[in-house]
Amino acid sequence: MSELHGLVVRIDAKRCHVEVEGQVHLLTPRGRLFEDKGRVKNPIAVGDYVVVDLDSEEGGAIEAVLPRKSKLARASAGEGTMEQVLVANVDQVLIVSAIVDPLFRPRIVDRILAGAERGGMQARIVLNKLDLEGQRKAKKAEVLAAGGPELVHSSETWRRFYEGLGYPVHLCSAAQGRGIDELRAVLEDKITVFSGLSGVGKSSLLNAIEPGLSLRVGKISGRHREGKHTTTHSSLLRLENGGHVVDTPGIRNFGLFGLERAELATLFREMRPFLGECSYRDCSHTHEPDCAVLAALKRGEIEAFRYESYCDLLSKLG
Ligand SMILES: Nc1nc2c(ncn2[C@@H]2O[C@H](COP(=O)(O)OP(=O)(O)OP(=O)(O)O)[C@@H](O)[C@H]2O)c(=O)[nH]1
Ligand SMILES: [Zn+2]
Repeated sequence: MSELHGLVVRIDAKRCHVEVEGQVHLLTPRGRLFEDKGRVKNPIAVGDYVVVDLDSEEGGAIEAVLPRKSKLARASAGEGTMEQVLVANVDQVLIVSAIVDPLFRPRIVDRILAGAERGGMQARIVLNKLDLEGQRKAKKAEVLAAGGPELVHSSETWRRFYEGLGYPVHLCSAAQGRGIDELRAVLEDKITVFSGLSGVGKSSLLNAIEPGLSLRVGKISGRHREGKHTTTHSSLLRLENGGHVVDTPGIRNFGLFGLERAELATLFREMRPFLGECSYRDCSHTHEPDCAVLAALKRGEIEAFRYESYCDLLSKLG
């Protein structure tokens, strides 16, 4: 008989909710799965594909965890360098932003993009609230008058920037139903994380995609708050088209846990061709002479706002 596989969609204290051929079963993991777990706090995570035995004497068991193709992890609270896997096997990250209300923040977007690059997940940018685009000019005047450093570009300009880097950009309005069919198609048969600032419309988009589906929170705080660990209970919400959406409260700064300073530039796609061309082998690309990244920036081959995001993240790595 061939192995029966399932997808872990939720984990309780003792048992896992496992979707097997469209049906959810409550299964108990075999004790041996918890032996020799190394530096990982939770050997089974939401998003894991598992080998199941639905007829075992305990009423169903998880026999094995299949190798993970990606993981979204963070440092486990109070346990030093232990790693806690929040969600395994995420296929893609949807970075939801608005143009105004709230203003598009490239640093937030670039931080999540870097996390997605590191985790080997496809990233897509969703520009929501396009119906408010008409307010952009007024917003821009306001920002300029206040001497703010923010860039207030049109959705088209942001789309060009990011598509130029190879990230798909979806233009939407949850309020008007614009771009929703396209987004629904993108979620089909994939495990997707919705991320982005509070108030950008993540829940509204999901509701437009599938009415009744409610996301708790997938907030990334606007301010950088290191070391804050809220309790996290992930779960996967199943869509009618077979896609799954990760519902994880408090995913903050995901993917940059334990990152080496030198690794950061490799997470910025457009910097990759220049890495290794700098004079100093451990070049931070901030002030060193004969830095290939700084030279590319000067030639306009790297966008200034992306470089600023890099510097911002680097300063936070300590
Ligand atoms: N004009 C307009 N408003 C929208 C749109 N999408 C969402 N909103 C509004 O923006 C506000 C925030 O939307 P939510 O869907 O709660 O945003 P969220 O990203 O889930 O926010 P958090 O749950 O705090 O992370 C609500 O008042 C929505 O009605 C849109 O396309 N256009
Ligand atoms: Zn350099």
